[in-house]
Amino acid sequence: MSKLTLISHHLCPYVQRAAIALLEKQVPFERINIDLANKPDWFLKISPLGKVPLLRIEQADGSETVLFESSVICEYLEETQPGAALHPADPLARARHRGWMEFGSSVLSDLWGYETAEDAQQLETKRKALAAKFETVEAALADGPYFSGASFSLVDAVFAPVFRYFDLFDTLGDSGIFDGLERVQRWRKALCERASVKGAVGDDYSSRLREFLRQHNSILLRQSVAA
Ligand SMILES: N[C@@H](CCC(=O)N[C@@H](CS)C(=O)NCC(=O)O)C(=O)O
Repeated sequence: MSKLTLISHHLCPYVQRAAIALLEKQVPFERINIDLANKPDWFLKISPLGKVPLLRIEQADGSETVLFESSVICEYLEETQPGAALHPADPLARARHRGWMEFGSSVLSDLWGYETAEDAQQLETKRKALAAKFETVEAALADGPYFSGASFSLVDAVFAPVFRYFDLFDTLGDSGIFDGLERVQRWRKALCERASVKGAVGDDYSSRLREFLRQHNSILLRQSVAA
């Protein structure tokens, strides 16, 4: 048995993917949250890109390996850990899922611009980009409740942290991003009810995200306070 440690950050959506995969597979792991604004030396020594997540694997023989990049970590867990399969068995379906995982990363990039926008014009540009991306997702979704139907997959693990942002954003105003997207809305609801998704962040996630917005002078937050 190897010991797994997920080097994390409280808010990071990429960390959440790996945490969700671990929880889905019911693999015991330790989580260490670090301060990304003040990265510890031990972390910088083992993180080639200076980013979380990292997965540290300590083998029974005392050897230690550190993996970086959330998709690599998720694929490794899928290949090595027992428990529910999080990729389809069919190679073509699996390749398609990997494509949508990448799509999820591109949504996260727009989300970063959205939540850190300091003026209304920037915010609107990113709002439109996000709305367009979710329209594309709507067309890719089947009957649900999850991305590919009844079974939860890594695509679900990628999008659950994306939707989680909107639990707070929706309290700040109506973005309209999901308007008319019935499948996306149903998917969002199914994901937020999943135990692994709930367990991937701490109870203080929402207050930490709000504080993140404040620190970034986010117009999203300022608009809601002014309203
Ligand atoms: N492509 C990476 C992205 C990870 C990432 O961007 N992590 C952020 C936190 S959410 C980070 O560590 N940022 C620190 C930095 O860039 O200095 C992955 O999938 O793991």
